[in-house]
Amino acid sequence: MTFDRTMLARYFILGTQNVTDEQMFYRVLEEALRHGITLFQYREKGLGSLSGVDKLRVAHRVRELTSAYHVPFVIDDDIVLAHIVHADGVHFGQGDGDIAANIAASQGMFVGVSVSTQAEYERISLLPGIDNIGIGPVFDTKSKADAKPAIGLIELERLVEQSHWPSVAIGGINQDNLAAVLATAVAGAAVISMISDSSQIENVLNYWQQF
Ligand code: 3NM
Repeated sequence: MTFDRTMLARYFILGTQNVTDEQMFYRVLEEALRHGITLFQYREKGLGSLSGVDKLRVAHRVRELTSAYHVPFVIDDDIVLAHIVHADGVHFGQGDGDIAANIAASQGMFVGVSVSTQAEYERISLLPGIDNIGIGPVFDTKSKADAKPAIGLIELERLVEQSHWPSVAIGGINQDNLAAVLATAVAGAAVISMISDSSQIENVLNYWQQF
């Protein structure tokens, strides 16, 4: 699958650690797929996350579900798993090892990289093989224990305008600040809790689709 910036519009991230159990993970994912997310990132990381055969089982099921809904499937920080389950893309944080080596090992998949500061942007700005960047956290987030300090909307705007890649905003995005985030030049927003914590996923996505 070739990367297109429109895939970043409604970018949903989830791991089993973000919900009560594996069945809930599939329910939330399928509801989000049914109601219009444009990309799904499987991010199994942090306290309570799965590994080994359990993570492999979930990734296989995610591949089936995302394929059924024709939604691109990205895996966070696990190139081997991404190749095994034929994911469409991979995503790396700045702490996920040697970025250039990771990109080289991601042949055939599209690549996203997280950026939080000017220095981090400059560190990757000349690397070939990147398709998009995630910029954040824009606001405080409850979903990532080791998140960097929130950068705010002004710094988001500045980094987006400088970026020569399509950029997606991430971190603490909710229905109250979504309009302001999407008023910048971002290609979209990436969220966990705005969807995973909602009892009204259909309503959230209907609102999001108005932008
Ligand atoms: N990465 P929520 S913030 C996975 O800043 C992730 O790179 C971030 O979750 C970064 O939408 C974050 O619930 C968590 O705030 C996003």
